[in-house]
Amino acid sequence: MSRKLRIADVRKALDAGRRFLVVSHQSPDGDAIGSSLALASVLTALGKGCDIVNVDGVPMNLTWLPLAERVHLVPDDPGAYDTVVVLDCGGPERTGLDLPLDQPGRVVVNIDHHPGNPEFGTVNLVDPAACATAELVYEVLRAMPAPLGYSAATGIYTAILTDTGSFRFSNTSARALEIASRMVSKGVDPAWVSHMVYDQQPVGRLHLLSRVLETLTLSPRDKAACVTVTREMLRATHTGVEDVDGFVNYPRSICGVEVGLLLREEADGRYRVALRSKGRVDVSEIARELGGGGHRNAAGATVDGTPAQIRRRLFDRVETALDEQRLRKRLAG
Ligand SMILES: [Mn+2]
Repeated sequence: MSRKLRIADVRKALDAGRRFLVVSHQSPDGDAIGSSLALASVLTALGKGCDIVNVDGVPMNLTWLPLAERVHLVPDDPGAYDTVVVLDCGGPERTGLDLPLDQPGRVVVNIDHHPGNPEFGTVNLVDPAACATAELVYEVLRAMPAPLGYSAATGIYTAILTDTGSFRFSNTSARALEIASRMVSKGVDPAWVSHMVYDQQPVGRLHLLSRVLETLTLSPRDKAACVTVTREMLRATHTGVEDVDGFVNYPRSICGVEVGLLLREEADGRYRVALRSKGRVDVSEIARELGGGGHRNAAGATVDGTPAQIRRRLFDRVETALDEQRLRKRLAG
C-alpha cells in the first residue's frame, strides 16, 4: 500500500477516535517525545481526549518542549482508550507498557520508521525511508482539519533535528529539510531549539564523558572503536542512563573508523550495545544477529558477557563485514 493511502487510513482512524492514548518507546529520544507532543497538540485542538504516556518520562533536555508537562509515566485509565497511537516503536514491546493492544474494539495506530517493524497495528504507517517518525506524523497532521500550530511545529522540528543528528546523518533528506523549513515558518527558532536541546548539559554528564572516553578501544585494524559505560561510572558522577545519549558518536567520529560502539552496563549485569555506522557497514544486520534491531546506520541490542568479550566479538564481526565487502567488490570488478 502506498504511503498516501496509509496516511489516509491513519487520518480516518484519528477522525473516528474520541479517547486517545499516545505512547512512544522507553528511553525516549527527541523523535519519540516530539512526535507524541505534536500529535497530542492537534488531537487536543480537535476536541479529543488525549493522554500522552512514556514509561521513562521526558528526558531533561526536552522538558522545555510545549506540552511536555502532559507526558505521564502510566496511563490514567488503561481500559478507557478507543484508540492507541504507538509512535517510533519498532515493535509493540518497545513501549515498555503492559497494555493489551488486542482489546476488542480498540484501534491501534502504528506510526514508525524502523525497518522490520512487524506492522502490529490495526492501521500501520511504517516507512523506513522517513527521516524520523515525526516526518510521518507531519504528513498525517497536515491532512487533519485543525491547523498545525507552534507547539506541534516545535515537536516536529525537534524530532527531526535530533533524529538526523542535527541534519548530519544520512537520513537528512530533502524532505527532512523541507519540513524543518516549514516548521521555522511557523515560528520555531532553530538557534533557540538547538540551545535548549544541546547547551543545557548537567556538569555530571561531562564528568561521565571524561571517564567513558578513557575506555576508548580500537579494533585490530582500527575500523571499529568502542567505549564502555559501567553502572559504577553513573553512580560516581551522579548521572543516569539518559546522560549517555549521544556518547556513541565519539568513537564513530574517529578518522578511519567505520563503526562506533558503546557498551552500557544494565541493572541485570548485561550490556546494552549501541552501534553507529558511517555507512559502509549495515549495523542493523549485526544487531539483529544479537537479538536486537535498528536502522542501517544506527542499531542496538542487549547482550551477555564482559565488555572485553563483547568488544572482541563485535570488532571481529565489523572487520569481517568489511573484508567480505572488499572481496565482493574485487570479484565484481
Ligand atoms: Mn525515530
